[in-house]
Amino acid sequence: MIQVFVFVAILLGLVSAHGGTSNYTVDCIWYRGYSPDTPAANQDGQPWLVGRKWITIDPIFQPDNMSLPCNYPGDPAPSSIPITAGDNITAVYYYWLHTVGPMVLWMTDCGDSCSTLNLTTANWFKIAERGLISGTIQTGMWGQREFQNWDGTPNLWTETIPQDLKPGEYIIRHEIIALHIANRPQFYPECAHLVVTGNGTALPEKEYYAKIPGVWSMDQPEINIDVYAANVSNLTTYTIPGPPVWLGAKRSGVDRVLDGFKGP
Ligand SMILES: *[C@@H]1O[C@H](CO)[C@@H](O)[C@H](O)[C@H]1NC(C)=O
Ligand SMILES: *[C@@H]1O[C@H](CO)[C@@H](O)[C@H](O)[C@H]1NC(C)=O
Ligand SMILES: *[C@@H]1O[C@H](CO)[C@@H](O)[C@H](O)[C@H]1NC(C)=O
Ligand SMILES: *[C@@H]1O[C@H](CO)[C@@H](O)[C@H](O)[C@H]1NC(C)=O
Ligand SMILES: *[C@@H]1O[C@H](CO)[C@@H](O)[C@H](O)[C@H]1NC(C)=O
Ligand SMILES: *[C@@H]1O[C@H](CO)[C@@H](O)[C@H](O)[C@H]1NC(C)=O
Ligand SMILES: *[C@@H]1O[C@H](CO)[C@@H](O)[C@H](O)[C@H]1NC(C)=O
Ligand SMILES: [Cu+2]
Repeated sequence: MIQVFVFVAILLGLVSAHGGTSNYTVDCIWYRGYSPDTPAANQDGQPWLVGRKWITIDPIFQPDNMSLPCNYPGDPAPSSIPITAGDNITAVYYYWLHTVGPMVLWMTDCGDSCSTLNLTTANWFKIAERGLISGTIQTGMWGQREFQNWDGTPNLWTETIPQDLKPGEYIIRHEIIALHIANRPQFYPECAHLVVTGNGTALPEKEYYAKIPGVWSMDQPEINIDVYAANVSNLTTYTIPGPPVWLGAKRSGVDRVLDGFKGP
């Protein structure tokens, strides 16, 4: 019985367990992103499309892949999600089955336009991340395990746009990193365009910025990791690499552990 379960788990892990976010909600309003399952002709250039184009649920395997910012091919979205700073945005994932590895929510200021922004030279900053919450690296409760529903209902990832963020056009980037295959990290990024309104004036200081690709590397033991190895599997802390999370100028210095995250 245990062997059957392990066999099924391996099959799911290797074959069918990929995915990503295709839809978003803000204040109960539903916005459509790109869906690799929908014919391109039914969504390319559509005025309702808020997500950048991605065409396969397969992961990106290389941390230095130039498509890492907004997946492949990453064409700009014709439309954008209006949101007030301080509001929540929920990304809707279908059939997410992986359980091990971090989830990181990124933004970047588009300046004039998200359509012309160079994604690989942009300054990306984290606004939320979910790592190992309790237990061990191999079997513990990761944010990803908590997020994932085995019953097939949509998995919902809700985070808050920092309240004092300066209004303007931004890209929001949901990234899940799956670490269930030893030393072969899988990156699942999807992007949407946002128009942020509000009365804020803040942007992160440069210590919060990262380049994508650039932030992850096979030289990082947290990324190039074998979660089954004897010296790793029972560890109870996991540090998500990259810059600290920016929660807005008013909340800078917030303790990330007290704020719900385990690990330094
Ligand atoms: C996203 O929402 C649209 C519109 O409701 C729906 O047709 C589509 O199936 C959803 N995407 C996925 C991946 O389920
Ligand atoms: C980057 O990722 C895309 C999407 O997975 C893939 O098609 C492409 O071959 C990768 N590029 C490199 C240089 O590995
Ligand atoms: C955002 O989500 C959090 C966590 O679910 C919740 O506590 C908070 O009330 C929400 N905020 C808004 C403005 O809806
Ligand atoms: C982004 O900028 C880099 C560095 O200047 C350049 O090599 C790359 O071609 C630019 N990408 C696009 C899509 O313009
Ligand atoms: C911005 O400030 C105005 C005037 O004080 C206020 O009416 C409005 O509710 C504020 N908007 C937000 C999103 O806080
Ligand atoms: C990890 O912990 C479990 C439970 O305490 C134990 O059975 C196992 O031997 C440990 N594994 C290693 C590699 O230390
Ligand atoms: C575990 O052992 C491997 C192989 O010796 C090593 O590369 C890795 O850095 C070690 N990881 C930790 C967290 O000690
Ligand atoms: Cu997968």
